[in-house]
Formats: sequence, structure tokens, C-alpha cells
Amino acid sequence: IELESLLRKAIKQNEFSLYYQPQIDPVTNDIYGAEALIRWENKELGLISPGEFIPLAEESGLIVPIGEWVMDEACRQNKEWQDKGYKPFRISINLSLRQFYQSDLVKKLEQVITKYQLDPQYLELEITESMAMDANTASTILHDLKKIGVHIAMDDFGTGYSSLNNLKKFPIDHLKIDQSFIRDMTTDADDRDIVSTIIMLAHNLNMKTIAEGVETKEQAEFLHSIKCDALQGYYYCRPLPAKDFLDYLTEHS
Ligand code: G
Ligand code: G
Ligand code: MN
Ligand code: NA
Repeated sequence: IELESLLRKAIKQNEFSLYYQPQIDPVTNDIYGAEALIRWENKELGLISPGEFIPLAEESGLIVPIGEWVMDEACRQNKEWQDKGYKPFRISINLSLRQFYQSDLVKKLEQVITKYQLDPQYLELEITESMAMDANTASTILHDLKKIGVHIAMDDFGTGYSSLNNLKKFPIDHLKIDQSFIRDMTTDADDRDIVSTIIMLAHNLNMKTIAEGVETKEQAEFLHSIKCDALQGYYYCRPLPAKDFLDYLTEHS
């Protein structure tokens, strides 16, 4: 209850910020995209991780206004970087279950995109397999989202319930291979086979792949050799506050 009331105030008092983690194209070493990750810093509690407050926000419904702030801030920031003359790249945001099923999600997104005059291809929405359990409803929502031109990523792929039949029906641009497979890849042949197979499957279904949690050179080289399209993880860069991410952009362009 205490945390919930602090969370409620956090929205009004601007205590949230977005960190950005780059995704790298292993062929060119260019920036392929970036994931926006929310952070909450409260005067009394310090830094509270999204792992702690997102579930509470989801339960209490506060995720809706928080999610709208994320959407707005990611688009505003992306447009600002484009206006500064950096080569445009896609920024992805994480959607929660409740947000995904909000009836005005598409309208809200259209408003934000119009507000900042952002080309919608530079916004990607990350959903998880469990959010798409109700396959027919999810498919309708995803197709409505695609109509406005945003991209869709399936996050944490391989850890949840996934029907290959749904995967074929959903208009998904990116499969994000869960970090649990990447972690053990260099020591576990089964994980190497799983990752290679996910990449082949994705390519056959006209999707691209992003590996998460890439922490070593060996992992990066192996993923490059099996044609993974983009790599994200501490090996390249930790999630950075906007100001530091701008330095990163400057150094890498
Ligand atoms: O960045 P970090 O590893 O601490 O993120 C922890 C979890 O919080 C991840 O599962 C991530 O998807 C989730 N998360 C991060 N930012 C957001 C956000 O803006 N909205 C939602 N719904 N989840 C987020
Ligand atoms: O659930 P989701 O995939 O959105 O969450 C991504 C989370 O993974 C973020 O909290 C981010 O901070 C974290 N992360 C990003 N790169 C790495 C990495 O290389 N190793 C580990 N262990 N976590 C990472
Ligand atoms: Mn994610
Ligand atoms: Na993930």
C-alpha cells in the first residue's frame, strides 16, 4: 500500500526516467535499434527496479498512465535525436498485459506519433508470449497496431507459451531470443541448437531476430555466424540514461 501511494505520486512528481540500451548489427557494427527501459528514482527509497514496481503498477492499474508516459517520452526522445541529425533508429518500448488490452492503445499511439511527427517505423512495441495467450484477440490488436505502421517484437521468446501456429498468424517483426538461451550457449550444445533453430524459424517466417543478454565476445561471434540480426547486452553496452546514450551515439556514428 505504502509503495503504491509512492508510485501514484511518482507520476506527478516526474520520478521516472528512461534508460536506453543499444542493439547492434553484427555485420556492420552499426546501431540497429535501442530498447527503452524505465527507471524509478524516489527521494526516500532510492532507485527502485522495474522488476519490483511494474508488477505492482500492473495490479493497481497505474501501469496505464506510466505506460503512456513511457510511450510519450520514448517518441519525444527519438524525435529529438533525429532532429539533432543522428541516423534514425528504432526505439522499442515494453508493453504490459493491461496496456496491450486497453481499448484505446492504438488511438493513444497515433496521438503520440502525430504529436512528435515521428515516422512510426521508428517505434517498436515489445509484447511477451503470455500476453498473446488469447490468440484471436491478440491477433486483432497486433494487426491494428501494424496498420498504424509501428513495429512489433515478441520479447523473451522461448520462455513462455508459444504456439507456432500463432507465430505464423501474428504480424511480428522481431523475435527477441530470451537471455537464458544466450547465457548457456557457449557451454551447452542444446542451447546453441535451440538458438540456431529459432533464428532459422524466424527467417523462414520473414521475421528478424534480436539476441538478448549478450555478455561475451564468444556469444557475439557465434550469434553473428548463425545470422542473428541484432545483438543486445552488456558486451556492447549497459542500459544508459539519455544523456550518456547520446555520448554513445556520438562515439559510434
Ligand atoms: O531493465 P531491467 O532489467 O531492470 O527490466 C526489468 C523488467 O522490467 C524487464 O522485464 C523489462 O521488460 C521490464 N520493463 C522495463 N521497462 C519497462 C516499461 O517501460 N514498461 C513495462 N511494462 N515493463 C518494463
Ligand atoms: O524482459 P526484458 O527483456 O524487457 O528485460 C530486459 C532486461 O535485461 C533489462 O532489465 C536489462 O537491464 C537486462 N539486460 C540487458 N542486457 C543484459 C545482459 O547482457 N545481461 C543481463 N544479465 N541482463 C541484461
Ligand atoms: Mn524487453
Ligand atoms: Na526480454
